[in-house]
Amino acid sequence: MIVKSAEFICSNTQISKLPPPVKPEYAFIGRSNVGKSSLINMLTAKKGLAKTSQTPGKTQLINHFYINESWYIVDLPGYGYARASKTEKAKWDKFIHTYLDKRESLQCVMVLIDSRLEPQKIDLEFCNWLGEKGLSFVLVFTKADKQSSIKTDQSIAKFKKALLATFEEAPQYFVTSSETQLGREEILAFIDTINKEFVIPPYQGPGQE
Ligand SMILES: Nc1nc2c(ncn2[C@@H]2O[C@H](COP(=O)(O)OP(=O)(O)O)[C@@H](O)[C@H]2O)c(=O)[nH]1
Ligand SMILES: [Mg+2]
Repeated sequence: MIVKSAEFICSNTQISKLPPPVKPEYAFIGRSNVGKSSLINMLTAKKGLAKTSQTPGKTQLINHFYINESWYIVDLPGYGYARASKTEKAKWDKFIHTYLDKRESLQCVMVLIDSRLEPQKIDLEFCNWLGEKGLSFVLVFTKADKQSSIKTDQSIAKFKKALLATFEEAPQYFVTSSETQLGREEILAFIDTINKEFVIPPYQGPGQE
């Protein structure tokens, strides 16, 4: 897929104010600092589209970016920010879980994992939650340029193994680098395939939350 246009549409703190669910949508999520904003900029080839390295854990915003006037990238607030209070964490959980669980046009959750780290409990828990809810997701290993491909492969194997404690099958995954554009074509092709199958979800009507 060639990205011809990518524009910022809106930032939301309220689920009720999201754009109508009539276009296929892909949510990008991961721990703070995992490289989510950089990846979105890399995929869209627009440097300043998603803001990189902001102070994490502050505002809980759902950002919609409209690509090729036909599908959305959704930038979700990062999780696992060490300095967030319990109340903030609980608020994050509720907000994000409501969005993920209720968004009719959501096609796939892109779960970003730092390829340099041992499997993190919070990432595994999040994947398990997605699995319990029956939501489609793929793993996107980030920052692969920062180490040898052998190390990256080892991280992936460990993560898969950890997931197989609860999943029958390991999910599909991508290896990426925002520096070298590794994985860009693969992710865009994956999205393109799903977009082609998209049908507008039936109207739920107001008040059906
Ligand atoms: N070398 C390298 N650095 C990266 C990559 N992706 C992100 N970073 C760096 O990691 C830091 C966090 O990235 P950012 O995109 O802001 O993460 P976010 O908090 O998940 O949105 C920044 O300093 C980025 O420059 C990558 O693929 N390779
Ligand atoms: Mg960011």
